[in-house]
Amino acid sequence: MPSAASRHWPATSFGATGADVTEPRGRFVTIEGGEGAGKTTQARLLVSALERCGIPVRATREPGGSPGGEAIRRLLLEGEGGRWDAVCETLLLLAARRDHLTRLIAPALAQGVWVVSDRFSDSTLAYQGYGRGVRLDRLAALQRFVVGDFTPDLTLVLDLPVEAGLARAAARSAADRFERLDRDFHERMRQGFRKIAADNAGRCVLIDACDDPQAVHGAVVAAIEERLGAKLTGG
Ligand code: T5A
Repeated sequence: MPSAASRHWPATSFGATGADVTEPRGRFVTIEGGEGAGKTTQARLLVSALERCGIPVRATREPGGSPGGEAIRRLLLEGEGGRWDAVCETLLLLAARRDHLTRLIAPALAQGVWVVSDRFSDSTLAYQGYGRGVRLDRLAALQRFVVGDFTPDLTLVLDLPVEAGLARAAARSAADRFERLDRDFHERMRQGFRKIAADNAGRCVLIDACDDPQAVHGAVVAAIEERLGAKLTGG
């Protein structure tokens, strides 16, 4: 029976990169949710809180994170909504994830560094699966090929109504290729995230993201303390 810490790690997946890890000491936290849910804002607040407590931490994002991942990110986010079909999009995302995982996430965790990622695998399930209709069993098989049984230690799913999220995103910058997809897509995707959180209750915490940023941060801190045993409040 593998220990709680090692059960997320496939035995062989990362050997070729020199990043093979059997006893991870860092923790991998992912922040998920729809457009404008406040993931970037919450990732920043969480990283600051961890740093204040002396916990070594690396902030990252998907698609992106590593140089190769960032190059693929540009292919994904720029251009017309129909530039890629759903399968091409999925394969690009998974190539970016593999690069991100082997070159940045796994080495950092192996050195005892926490990693906080703005999006990870659940975004593929929600956007390409529930949103764009790629079959969930095929997505699961592809994800397994790319990341083995590696999963985050904790996933914070930020939830708010589609209109509110798109309004926040629009107020911040011009719409990217995903934000231009229709409202029904965003609603399917939101319901997908809610189902992922319910189906993976041991790993995920669903957080109401409608409140102001500090209130949402309070819920994030509570989840980190309760699920990962880190003490971020109370001196
Ligand atoms: N994608 C990604 C897939 O389709 N499949 C995948 O597998 C992966 C990994 C990434 C795109 O790629 C897609 C999903 C995305 O469409 P991105 O630029 O990283 O693109 O976009 P998002 O991840 O959606 O990030 P956004 O920047 O749009 O939204 P965030 O990060 O959720 O929100 P944030 O923090 O930037 O906040 C947005 C605005 O709202 C304000 C902020 O100040 C900011 O102006 N805000 C709040 N306002 C009020 N109350 C709060 N609580 C607020 N929190 C933030």
